[in-house]
Amino acid sequence: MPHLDVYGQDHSPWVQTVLLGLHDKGISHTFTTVPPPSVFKKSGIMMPAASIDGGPWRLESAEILLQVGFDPVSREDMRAIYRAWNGVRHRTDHPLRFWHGFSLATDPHPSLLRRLRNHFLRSFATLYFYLLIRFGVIIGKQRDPESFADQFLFWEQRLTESTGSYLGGNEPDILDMMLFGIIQCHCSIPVPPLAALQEDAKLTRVRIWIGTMQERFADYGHLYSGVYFAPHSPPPIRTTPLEQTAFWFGSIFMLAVFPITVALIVFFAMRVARLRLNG
Ligand SMILES: N[C@@H](CCC(=O)N[C@@H](CS)C(=O)NCC(=O)O)C(=O)O
Repeated sequence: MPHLDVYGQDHSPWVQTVLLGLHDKGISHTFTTVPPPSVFKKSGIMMPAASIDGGPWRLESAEILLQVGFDPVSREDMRAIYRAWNGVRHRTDHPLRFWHGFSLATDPHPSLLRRLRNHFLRSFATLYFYLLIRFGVIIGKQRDPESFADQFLFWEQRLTESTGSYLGGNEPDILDMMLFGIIQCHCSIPVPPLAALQEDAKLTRVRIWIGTMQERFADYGHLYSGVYFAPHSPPPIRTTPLEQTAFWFGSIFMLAVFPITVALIVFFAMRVARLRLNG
């Protein structure tokens, strides 16, 4: 069995995809919320990134899971996964709620000093994502649909046609990980698609599937949806007040040196855009 080092933050659906896949297959991994210097230099705070058995760091959740035995995803399915992410721009509707949500996300480093350093530094990513979402860089200038339920109908249909409880049949596959990752993102800072998922009469099968996934991932440390869907479970463990203080100090620092942080953000956002263009 391989061992993976994973970098990311668990509000990201793509980081969730990787963590869910590794958890489900019982693959040993470490997790850090701050990119190693070589990753930062190459792709800024783009997440997830993973190194398998100490090898080169790779981007792309589907690519990472492919390396540990998951099947590839078709273009059509990938497009439907991205459609399900619509509404994510509402994460930044309330800036304080956005920062607060990020302040609660833990970093598992065993050393307290390293954790405090990581919380201080990862506040850079919070500002980065806030600005990129706010200005439509990451997800484009999405318009709200008439009903957020519509973006899940493709998956409702696929679940109805499935021969088992999962999109993958009797066992979950990469699509289960990706769609569940999107749902964890929608729940990590609640956005309007969440209400559609909870209430819309057209999404019965999706809700049953969320419950099934939650049962399967009951001991997974990044489960945000349990607060909103049955069977209910508490939110993931939160940062301690000391860790939150380190994060808020970091946030104030990043704002205090705004011209520098913005220059860095623009630099790395352009670098990531180029990486995306070059495939
Ligand atoms: N297709 C990529 C998407 C990764 C992605 O978009 N990650 C976001 C966080 S949710 C990111 O780091 N974006 C940085 C940027 O666009 O500059 C994957 O599946 O890994």
